[in-house]
Amino acid sequence: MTKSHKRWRWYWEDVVEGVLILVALLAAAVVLSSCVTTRMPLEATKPGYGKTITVHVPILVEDAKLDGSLPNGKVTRFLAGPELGDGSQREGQKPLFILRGNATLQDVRLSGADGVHIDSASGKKASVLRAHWDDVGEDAITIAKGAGEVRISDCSFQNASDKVIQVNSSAGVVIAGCRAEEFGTFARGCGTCGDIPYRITIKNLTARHGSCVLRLTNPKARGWIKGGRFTDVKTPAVALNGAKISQK
Ligand code: ADA
Ligand code: CA
Ligand code: CA
Repeated sequence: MTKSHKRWRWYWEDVVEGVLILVALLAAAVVLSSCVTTRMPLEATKPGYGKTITVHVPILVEDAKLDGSLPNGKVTRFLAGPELGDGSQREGQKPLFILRGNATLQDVRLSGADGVHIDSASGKKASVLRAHWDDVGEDAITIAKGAGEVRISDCSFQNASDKVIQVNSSAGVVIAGCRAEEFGTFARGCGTCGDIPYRITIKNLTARHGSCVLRLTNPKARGWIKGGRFTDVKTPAVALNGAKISQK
């Protein structure tokens, strides 16, 4: 082999080696990202808690922000005291938090009773961000009043015997990037509140072991399910009585 042939062979060996390293790196990235987004158990994706507060009377957050962040990436955990309810399927239990107007609840863990109630108002926006339910009570989030906007992002919900998000008013609700494990119905409109025109959008939900993702039962109700990963979910969308759900 001439000197110049040898140089070419080294050149090609280097190129092949480079391509192989690139392919290996890409494969590792794909495996890692799939672990983070789909395979990692929900429990492992939640922030740890550094402090626990038992709530005996609902906490009102009105035109304000309640941020449960603590140092070192930890958050505050809120547990329902017995005065709020026992977290069973009995109706009429009290919430741990009431969000009213332009209110935000963020970076918390919580459990029990009737979760979070939102009194929305036209022209205002309530947000629930990075809130993690260890054990959902009667339900987790209720849009109780008003025709405002509600954003529920990057939250997680475990162990709901029935509903997770309940919409009882004519609000526009966007639920994005959330995770749910063990539930009956993830989000539903009120079945006893008349023909109210609410809108529910569910984007990129990761759901495991549930019966239904979105259930709408009145002719003015509209829903959208965009993206998401559902494992062992019996019927993702149920639209009754002229309600419309679009799925992409
Ligand atoms: C049930 C009940 C509604 C409402 C809802 C809730 O769906 O029929 O009227 O109370 O629960 O907000 O928990
Ligand atoms: Ca209920
Ligand atoms: Ca409830």
